[in-house]
Amino acid sequence: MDHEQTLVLLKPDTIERGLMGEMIARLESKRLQISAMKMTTVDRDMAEDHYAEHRDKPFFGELIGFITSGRIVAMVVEGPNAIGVVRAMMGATNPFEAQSGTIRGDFGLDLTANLVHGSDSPESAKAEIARFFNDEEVLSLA
Ligand code: IDP
Ligand code: MG
Repeated sequence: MDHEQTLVLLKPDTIERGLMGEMIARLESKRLQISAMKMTTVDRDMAEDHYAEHRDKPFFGELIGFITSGRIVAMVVEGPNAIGVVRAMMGATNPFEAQSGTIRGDFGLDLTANLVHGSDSPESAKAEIARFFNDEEVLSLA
């Protein structure tokens, strides 16, 4: 069991729907540590970097349009196996497949506006955290 840091984004639909507190409460209830948090926006360049792996997918334009459409909250979340634990809490990408009890299973029915992002590997977590935060902004207690 590795102590890990992961990047969590509360996407524009979470903010617009007033579900920020719900998401933060779930992470805290799970006893994950929030080591950095800010409300911000994602510009087009940053969005295209963040989602570079999907550049050639048919939904890329829609995805970039969505993530740049409003305010987001970016967080560094950490704890034992935090990357996988957060992915499990998020549920499947497709809201029709996401299990009840997961964030996407409980709150979403839209494939693009699916509430949250969580890094999918230690390598992406490192790159994604560096994209959103300076070292001094991450107040890790570990
Ligand atoms: P993830 O967010 O669960 O890691 P990814 O496959 O990395 O899922 O896709 C990134 C984001 O792109 C998803 O969260 C979702 O918002 C969007 N997305 C993924 N697949 C589709 C699709 O088939 N149609 C529209 N949007 C999609
Ligand atoms: Mg992904």
